[in-house]
Amino acid sequence: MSGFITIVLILLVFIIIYQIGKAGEYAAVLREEAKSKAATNRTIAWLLVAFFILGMYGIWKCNQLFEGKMLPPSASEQGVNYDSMFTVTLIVTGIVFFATQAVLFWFAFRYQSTEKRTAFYYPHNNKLEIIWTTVPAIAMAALVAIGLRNWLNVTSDAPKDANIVEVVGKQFNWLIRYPGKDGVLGKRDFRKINDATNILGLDWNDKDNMDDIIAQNGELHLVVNKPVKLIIGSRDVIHDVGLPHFRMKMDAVPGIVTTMWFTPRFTTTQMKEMTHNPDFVYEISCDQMCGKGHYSMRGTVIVETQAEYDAWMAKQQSYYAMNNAPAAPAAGAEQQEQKTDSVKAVTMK
Ligand SMILES: [Cu+2]
Repeated sequence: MSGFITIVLILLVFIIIYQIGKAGEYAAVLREEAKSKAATNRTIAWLLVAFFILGMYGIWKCNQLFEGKMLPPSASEQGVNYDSMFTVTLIVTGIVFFATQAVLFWFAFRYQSTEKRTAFYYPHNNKLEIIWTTVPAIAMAALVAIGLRNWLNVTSDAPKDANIVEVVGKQFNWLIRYPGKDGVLGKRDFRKINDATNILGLDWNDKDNMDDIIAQNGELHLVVNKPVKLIIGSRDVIHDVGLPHFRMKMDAVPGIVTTMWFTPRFTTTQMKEMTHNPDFVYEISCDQMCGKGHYSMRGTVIVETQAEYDAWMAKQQSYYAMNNAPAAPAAGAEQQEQKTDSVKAVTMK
């Protein structure tokens, strides 16, 4: 019996020695793994630093590439405030962006996982929470306040001497109506819309409509240094009056009248000189995806002196006269017909 126990004991000792040896082997493997893990961590940490530097270089490079290729200076007085708001927002968010990114990447590098350090569980700090909630909240409130001031500026009542122009979107062009000599736009009724003779549905029972002018080629004529109020609408779907050079933009919503006013600062001629581009044209675009022809919904804005504007206006015929005056002189009648045709062409685009 004692012999059997001795053999078992010897066997057990062998098994223990074998197991200790095996454990030692495992430990060695683990040590290697820890080593390779530490090496990987170091590589990742350096890659993060490289990513940060490359990212910042990319931002600087993009900025350089677009230098001077952005829009020319704001063509409206109100747009100047908009641009300064944009600059302030960019500076504030830029500083925050740079600081937070630098700290983020620095921490990832500086406090990478090593054998010597264990993670410290740090779930909450009231003071920090309060600081990083209130500081951004105050900064955002200040930025929103500047934005609201600019927004209320262009959507508030226009100065009394402002020109009034109606801009109506339809698939796929802009219809521009001027109030004529009386300075009042007559009533419109969508049920009276007729693509051939009444593209805006002007109500002929309203005398204010008699002298209203609908620009033949959809040109929006504005007078330099004179406020203009746009009365904006839509005949079909939601469009958006986009005037990038003036930093202006407003939705054109069917059934709702939206407005905005601004004061052009430079005539088209001045802008041609300023941009050193003889082909420069102000454009009115549609900034709201409105159908398959959306891309082509583009018109021209002409900013001119009061004298040029008056001369152009004197050549215009009222929309009523063009479509409802059979007793016009023969020579004039032919001209009218041509004009009506070009309006049709605009309508059918
Ligand atoms: Cu549109």
